[in-house]
Amino acid sequence: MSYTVGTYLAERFAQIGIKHHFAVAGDYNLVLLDQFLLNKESTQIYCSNELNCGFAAEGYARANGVGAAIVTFSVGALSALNAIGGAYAENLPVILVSGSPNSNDYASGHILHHTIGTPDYDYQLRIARELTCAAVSIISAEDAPEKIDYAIATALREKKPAYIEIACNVAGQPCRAPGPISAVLNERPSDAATLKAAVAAVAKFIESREKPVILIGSKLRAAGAEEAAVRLADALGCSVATMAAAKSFFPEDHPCYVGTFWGSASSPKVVDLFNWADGILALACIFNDYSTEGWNVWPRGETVANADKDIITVGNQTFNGIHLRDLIEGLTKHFAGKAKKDATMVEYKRIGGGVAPVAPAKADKAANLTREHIQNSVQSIITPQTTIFGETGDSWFNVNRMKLPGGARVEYEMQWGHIGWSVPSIFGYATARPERRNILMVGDGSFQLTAQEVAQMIRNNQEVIIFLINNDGYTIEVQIHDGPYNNVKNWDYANIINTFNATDGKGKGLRATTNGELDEAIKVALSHKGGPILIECVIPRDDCTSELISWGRHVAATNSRPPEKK
Ligand code: TPU
Ligand code: MG
Repeated sequence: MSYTVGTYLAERFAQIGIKHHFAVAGDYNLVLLDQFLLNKESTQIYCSNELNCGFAAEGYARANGVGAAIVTFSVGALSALNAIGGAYAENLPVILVSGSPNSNDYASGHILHHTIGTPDYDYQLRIARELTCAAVSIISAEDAPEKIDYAIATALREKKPAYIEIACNVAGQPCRAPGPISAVLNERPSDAATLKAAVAAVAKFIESREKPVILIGSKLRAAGAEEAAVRLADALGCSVATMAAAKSFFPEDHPCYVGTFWGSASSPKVVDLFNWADGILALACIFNDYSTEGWNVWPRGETVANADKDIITVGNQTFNGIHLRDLIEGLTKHFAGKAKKDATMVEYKRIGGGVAPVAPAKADKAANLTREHIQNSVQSIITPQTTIFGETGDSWFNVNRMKLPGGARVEYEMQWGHIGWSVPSIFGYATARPERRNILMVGDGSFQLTAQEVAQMIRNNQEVIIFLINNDGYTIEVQIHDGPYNNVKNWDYANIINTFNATDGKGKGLRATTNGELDEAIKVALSHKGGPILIECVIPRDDCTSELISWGRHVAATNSRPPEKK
């Protein structure tokens, strides 16, 4: 079989499990898109703009392990690069492919359209280098295979985005055939001596504590260590909490699970338990200003063994060059069959943790809709096959309160925190996993950034259920720092779906202003077929979670620290 640069790349994508790629057309990538259409294992999915295209690929990577977006030069790619920064922050291998100028124009002094109007076409590559783990420019078919394989292999290994630009006249050029994909997928094994030493050091840390707990962080999925962490919890029997961004990365129906650890936004009893504990094994955690509630609740120092994805620090020792998964498995072997380290579980039960919540009071159907009723209603439709996306805003805190059955998943973008991320990201996720019950909770302010992608859900007959919380503004920002800039122009959100449907769409939009209307809308949502449903939930601006208020107060205080006198 003969290959071109484009079909080579398409074949590599198919081999690593990218069955769908997201695209926006432009004259620099048209030949490349044609080459991709030749690959029958790969489906082209179109987006409304390149920011959304990047986020769709990011959401696809959440579901599938890796995703790809194909865009045009500069006007397209520079928008997509925002989402690529997000993929870097969120540890997701997303491959951004950009068409680029004709190879004959490089070094010609020519000024080209879609550029900044100088003969320098390298600026995009330079920017991409800052936001990816590998960035290559292909202006000749000769070295295309090695550059493509290098970019893909690095992204998969590091769980970070990569960037490939291909000159528009090179995409269709003949190219050598790909070798076995195992060369690209091959992972370097953990260094045996370091692994042994790290397991011994962390085991000693745990053994020296009477009351250890495990804290799960959001890099655990990227580390491929979710199942390993469950086995370690089984062996130790100690309490396990998740950081907010890692919700669902440890099964909530596991007997050792105690809830979210997030300062004043923690689940009941979790902060008390962590204060009582004498050692924290932190697995793949990200401690930033938001997750530490403004540096106020930040596990560190002597009582913490920090087993991150790529580096383990315990006491005055540090280890790298090993996989976190191998460390966790080594620890599990070490503790298997030994007496359980379950003091924190005993204490958790003693202080009243894990008590089944009282069933919510029946809401008055005629009364105005409340945040609490939305919360309880969404909770009632979560199944083991559900994935909930929680957008930045009070949706973070609403989703954080959900009790998840085994198998249910939550997706957040807490490190990058780009409002509007969730709409295209769940579109990408549902492209990979249409069989799941995909639910989105998104605020009015966030929705306005990327609303167009609901039209692509309609185009692809995705049955996503969208709860759009119309609280008349940027409530999270109101809690951090209020002003007129937190007001949002209201939209007729429920009706916007009709616009997106045009003559052929099967989307549905409903508005709920009372508790009863929400109940009815949810019934419709559960039986709706062939397209997404958006339920506009109208609540007052100040009807938010208590966690948002307390967390917002701490973050605001941290943001407003005056410059220190040097
Ligand atoms: O529930 P609620 O009202 O807090 O959510 P909503 O309505 O979606 O408002 C979100 C408000 C918000 C802003 C404006 N949260 N963070 N920001 C700052 C921000 C601005 N631009 C981007 C791309 N991302 C951001 N996080
Ligand atoms: Mg809002």
